[in-house]
Amino acid sequence: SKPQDQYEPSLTTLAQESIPVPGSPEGVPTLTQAEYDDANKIYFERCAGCHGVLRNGATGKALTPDLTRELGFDYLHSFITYGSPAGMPNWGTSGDLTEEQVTLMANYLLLDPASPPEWGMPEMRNTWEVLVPPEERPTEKMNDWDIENLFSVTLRDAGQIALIDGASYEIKKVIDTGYAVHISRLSASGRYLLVIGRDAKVDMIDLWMEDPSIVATIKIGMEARSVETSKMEGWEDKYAIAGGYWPPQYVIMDGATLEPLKIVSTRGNIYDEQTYHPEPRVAAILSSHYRPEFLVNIKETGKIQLVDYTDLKNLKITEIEAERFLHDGGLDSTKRYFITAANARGKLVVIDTKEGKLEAITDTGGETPHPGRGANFEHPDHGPVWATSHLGDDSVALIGTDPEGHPDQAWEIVESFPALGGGSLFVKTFPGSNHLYVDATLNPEADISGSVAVFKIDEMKADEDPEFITLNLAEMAEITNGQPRVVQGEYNKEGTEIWFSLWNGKDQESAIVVIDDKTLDLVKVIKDERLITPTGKFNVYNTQNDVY
Ligand code: DHE
Repeated sequence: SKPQDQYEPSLTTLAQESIPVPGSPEGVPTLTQAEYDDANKIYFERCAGCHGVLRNGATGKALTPDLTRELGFDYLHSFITYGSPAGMPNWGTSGDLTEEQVTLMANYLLLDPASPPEWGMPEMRNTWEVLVPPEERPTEKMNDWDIENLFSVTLRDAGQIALIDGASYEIKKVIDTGYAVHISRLSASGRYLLVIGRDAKVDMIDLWMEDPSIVATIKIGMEARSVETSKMEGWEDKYAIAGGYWPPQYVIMDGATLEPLKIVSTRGNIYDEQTYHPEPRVAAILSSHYRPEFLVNIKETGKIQLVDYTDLKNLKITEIEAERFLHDGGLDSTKRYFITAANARGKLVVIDTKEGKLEAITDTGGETPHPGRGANFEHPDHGPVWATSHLGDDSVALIGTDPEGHPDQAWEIVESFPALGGGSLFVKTFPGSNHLYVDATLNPEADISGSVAVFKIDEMKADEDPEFITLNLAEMAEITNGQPRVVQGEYNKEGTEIWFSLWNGKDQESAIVVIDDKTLDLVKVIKDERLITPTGKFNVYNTQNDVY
């Protein structure tokens, strides 16, 4: 069932204080309202980031009552006390929870999940911390790092990022961040690196410090995926924004301190049915280069908000009817158009960020488009195009992005051709490169998920499926255990090398494989015991300048 189906009974139950705690079936110990409230607080602060706000599981196991009652109180109690090698912290033996609290939580998990609490300004301010105030930060870069060619690498299950030098492949530093950290983005100046975890913790790292470190931190909710900064000329580094999955809202923050300034709820009506949705999650957020605006994808209601940040007190929001479910996307090569996937409907939505309006909605012809930020290149016959691959099938779709030079093909799917297989998450190329790379991360076949397809752009022809070369990166990296999955290519600053993660299990060997973009030769396999579950990689210069 959909999460929203489950909210309604618990929301109404919780509203009536006189009735028993929700979901106490026979044989399950009841809790007093005070105990229940304590447990709720602990759950949402400590557990929800991993096990999900509705206990449906995410990084951690599902903890719905059908499962927990099967496991029983004793099992839960010892699991919470001692943890597990698979990543469950040892809350009891570490002293983070008292014996009474462990008992309380084991009982709590036998009950039906509660509706998750709200997270407003008081909660944000409580978790907001400026570790190094702006006036104590350096006024120029104090280290000898080549920060423009630095990669911020997500170490997913470790809740860390690794900062890796793009030329020497040396791991300069590993920094603890939010739980199951998701993406990194850069401030317009390239100085501040912002990282967001699934637990909605945002960390801001100052790359100018002698020893780049977190200078500000805040938790903007219980679950989140996206963070971005203001990039319009005159507004560089002024604001940051983060979007929540729970609560469904986004928050605009001060760009130097992460002080929360303005919270906007995304609850509202689905664009076409005009029926209320209690939980429209915030997916991708991009920054316009043409207007002082953030583009905010609101997943379930199928709306894109253009949020004008020039006057937070008199906030102007343009709300565009788009499609469902909005997920990820990126800019075209001119940075004027935002192209984003409405994955449930197999569509791409195009926004003109200069005019601030919907430009087109186009069917990709494939199932569940998942472009990441997409890939821009010049097709020999069709001119400028932007590519997406698909999660649900093996197809790559190219959409024409040149309304001036190729008006008859603008925002049309000009080509669709097969790559390695279904389960693709990301496509990548670089301005001037002759290669388009397509992964198949979630494909069940190890040979496929461990490989990447490489297309030669100059050999592409209209109405002809291009051939591709298969690079088996898992073999190149000589990883012998698990099923290392190739995920998300990312170029170095010069665009001469492309890095891929080989994402393996938490206790298995992972790696980053670096390929020469011209020759497709293996340049380097980065292996290190600290590289636990590497996934996303964000080159500072390319991320700062939206080069893809
Ligand atoms: Fe992501 C981007 C949501 C699972 C790696 N992911 C995004 C964005 C969203 C999102 C909304 C766009 C952010 C932006 O641009 O502002 N991701 C989700 C999910 O809801 C989902 C499907 C399930 C979940 O429980 O989180 C999910 N994502 C994953 C993974 O399992 C991946 C492969 C590995 C990981 O690290 O968790 C993963 N997501 C990424 C990466 C990006 C991303 C690497 C950024 C791509 C880029 O090039 O910008």
